[in-house]
Amino acid sequence: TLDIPLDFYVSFVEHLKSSTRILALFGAGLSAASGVPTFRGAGGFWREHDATELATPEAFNRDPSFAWQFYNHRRHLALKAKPNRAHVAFAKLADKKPEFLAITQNIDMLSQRAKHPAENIQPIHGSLFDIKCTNPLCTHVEIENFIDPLVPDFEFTGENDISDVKFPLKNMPLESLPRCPQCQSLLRPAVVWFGEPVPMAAIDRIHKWLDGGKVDLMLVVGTSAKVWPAANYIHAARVTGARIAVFNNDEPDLDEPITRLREQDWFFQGDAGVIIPDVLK
Ligand code: BJW
Ligand code: ZN
Repeated sequence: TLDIPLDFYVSFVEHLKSSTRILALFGAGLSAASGVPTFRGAGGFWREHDATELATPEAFNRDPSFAWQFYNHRRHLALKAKPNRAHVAFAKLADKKPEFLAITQNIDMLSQRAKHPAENIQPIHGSLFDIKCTNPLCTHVEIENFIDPLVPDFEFTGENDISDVKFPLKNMPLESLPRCPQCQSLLRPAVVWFGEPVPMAAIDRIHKWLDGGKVDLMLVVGTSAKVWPAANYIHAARVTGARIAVFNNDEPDLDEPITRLREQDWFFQGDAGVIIPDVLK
């Protein structure tokens, strides 16, 4: 069904079959087929703001109301979205390959909703559905809060696409934003913004897994591999001798050492939602 040379496809499938220690790095392109926008490129704008500029502590501090409406909208979209066939194919791979670990940069929880076992997936940029207090002295956190809208003022009027600047945004007073039940400070999404550390528990778990031995196969799925430390796990797998398979609808950036592929690696170009279920079956 796919336009991939047969021997290329077969060499990948054979290597996959003989692999036990498989690492994956997931990015936004994995959820593209579910309708979740990516960060870089054409889809990466929200009300004319570059999504990567909104994903910063500075953007939140400058205008918490705007930032919260951005996250509320993305929570709403992620909840409406359904896991696609690639999410499901990876969940099934985890059942077949108990040592498989997927590092996901995605915060949409679609892999988890596709029943990817928790022991085979490690999120590193948090979740849209985890909420924490902005007060550094307060420990309040909410895990898997799927309430939508989080506060009454976040209710959308009709089906207005508030990511489009032509629809008016509500002017929300700070008091009406999500507040901490313990200390009344502002709450924030428990996601990892630029300049913030990836949670230590996530880093530790990945390092423990890497210490477990040589990586047979590294799957790089729908990520621009421009964000650190995530991108570095590709390198970490490669230096143990892993062969690398990249799945992306765009050519890898060959000027970057991280995404420069070698003779023994594979690049599958196209929609991950189509190719992944085909090559993992
Ligand atoms: C398809 C497809 C389809 C489309 N099928 N494919 C200079 C050098 C090196 C590092 C730094 C530096 N300056 C600053 C840094 C550090 C910084 C960093 O990496 N910056 C670089 C951008 C330069 N990193 C950090 O700040 C990290 N923290 C840190 O370093 O802490 C240090 C520290 C230690 C101790 C104390 C304090 C600090 C944190 C990074 C957090 C990233 N967070 C975000 C936002 C999360 C919240 C939110 O979503 O709002 O995570 S940014 C954004 O990028 C998000 C994503 O997870 C992440 C990666 O993006 P991804 O998934 O790759 O998406 P895209 O859009 O870039 O790519 C999609 C790809 O899919 C494309 O290739 C498409 O072609 C493809 N595609 N459709 C297949 N259908
Ligand atoms: Zn608090």
